[in-house]
Amino acid sequence: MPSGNVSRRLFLSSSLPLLLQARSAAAARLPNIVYMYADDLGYGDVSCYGAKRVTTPNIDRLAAEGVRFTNAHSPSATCTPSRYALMTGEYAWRHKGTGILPGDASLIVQPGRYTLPAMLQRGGYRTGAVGKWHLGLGSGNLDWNGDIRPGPLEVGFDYSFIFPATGDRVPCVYVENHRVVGLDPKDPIVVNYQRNIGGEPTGKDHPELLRMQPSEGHADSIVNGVSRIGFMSGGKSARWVDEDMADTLTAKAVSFIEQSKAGPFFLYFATHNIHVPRLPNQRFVGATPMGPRGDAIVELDWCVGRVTETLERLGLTNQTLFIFSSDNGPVVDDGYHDQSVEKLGDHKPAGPWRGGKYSAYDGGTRVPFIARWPGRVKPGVSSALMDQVDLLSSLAALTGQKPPADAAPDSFNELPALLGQSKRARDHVVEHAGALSLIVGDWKVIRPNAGAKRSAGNETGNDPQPQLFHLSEDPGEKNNLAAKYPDKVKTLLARLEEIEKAGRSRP
Ligand code: NG6
Ligand code: CA
Repeated sequence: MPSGNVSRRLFLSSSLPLLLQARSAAAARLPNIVYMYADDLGYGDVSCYGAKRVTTPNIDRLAAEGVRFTNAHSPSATCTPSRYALMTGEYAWRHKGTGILPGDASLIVQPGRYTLPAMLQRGGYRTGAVGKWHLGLGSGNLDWNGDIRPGPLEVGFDYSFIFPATGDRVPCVYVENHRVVGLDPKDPIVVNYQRNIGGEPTGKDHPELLRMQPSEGHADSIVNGVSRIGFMSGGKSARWVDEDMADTLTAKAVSFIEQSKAGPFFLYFATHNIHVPRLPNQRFVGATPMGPRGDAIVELDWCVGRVTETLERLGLTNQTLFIFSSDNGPVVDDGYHDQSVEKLGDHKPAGPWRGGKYSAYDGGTRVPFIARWPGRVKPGVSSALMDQVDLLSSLAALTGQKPPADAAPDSFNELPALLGQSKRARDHVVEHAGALSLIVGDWKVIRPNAGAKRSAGNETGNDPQPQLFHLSEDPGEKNNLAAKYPDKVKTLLARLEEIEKAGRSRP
């Protein structure tokens, strides 16, 4: 054997532990990352973004100590596509089957794919997902009584404690790693989205059993006196109590932090708040004059406070990049009569933006977005154009990594803007609702779309004609300039089509 090889082997065998040590020392210097993802929280729903009828001191404190972004977007105006884009760095609208998923859908993120948590795992992070999942589980005909996989653990999380879809969709149980929590094998869970195979009472047939009446849909299986979307039977001992959800999930988030305190860790904490059904804990009932929707915001703020207190107690505040945002814009009545309309008063859930959840107008995707890292992020306000789809590449840069060329096709590295070091970020962004929109600088075009004009009381922005707005002169998107600037419309629509056809938008 040539001596060169021998010495190379010797070098390798003696330097490997050193390399590993060097890597873990580098990893030890990396910040922890907490990503708190509220559900359906609008730009105007928290006091640091202008709310008056509800006060959110813990979220406001994050904003005061960090950068508060005023032009940051969720990748979509609904949940599943936003989360898909966050996890993969790819706009969800590039693929069919990435819309709002039923609770029995298969996992839509391919196991082994380069994802946000998988990237951080590679970078030496312990990764945990707590809360709402809504990206599907299993690969078809899932047996909820056995091992539930693939799921979060197969796409990059070391630990997960989730609820499968939404609070208003069955099955109404928690799944910890691969198993339903608290399941009695003698009372197996059956889930079906077509037929009531278990024969348990439904909201449609037994409205007298309900403590909250649906306003639209939500008339299938009754769990805890609330009828949901989809049918389930069995699993009685495993069913969640809506009023305890925020407590249960927050406790899991806190214990994940405690167990991972040696760091670095990544916690993805996706709350149920403030999605329907809104049943905050008794402690928060009456906290606002706005009924359950307002009270659920106060409960959400409490969840944030519990997480920040935990970091403080463990001495981790200055070593943790804390990002807070929402998966889509706000909605008032989203399918239950919960006094949200009657008690809204002059509260503006979307702040100054038009539309809300389901909407191509900015209210659909322009959401609260705050990044705090004391000592590293200079406190302030930033109007940089941001999108959650960029977190993958930005956090890769933070951890000294680079996504492979074929991964994260729409995720830009906007780390300098995220850390408040630059006021500039994207020059364009694609917004997704029923219609696709393209924002370039001050201009926004909404592509013609034939869909419904309203959804859950919100304007969808669908219109068979193109709409063109100048966002700095007309932030409320009131004045359609398409007829006045047909060339602008043409150029923007052509660029949107190019982004679509190319299958990627990052360089
Ligand atoms: C809609 C539901 C709505 C909500 C939404 C998903 C009806 C009438 N409406 O179909 O209540 O569950 O889906 O919300 O059923 S999201 O935040 O997960 O995207
Ligand atoms: Ca949502």
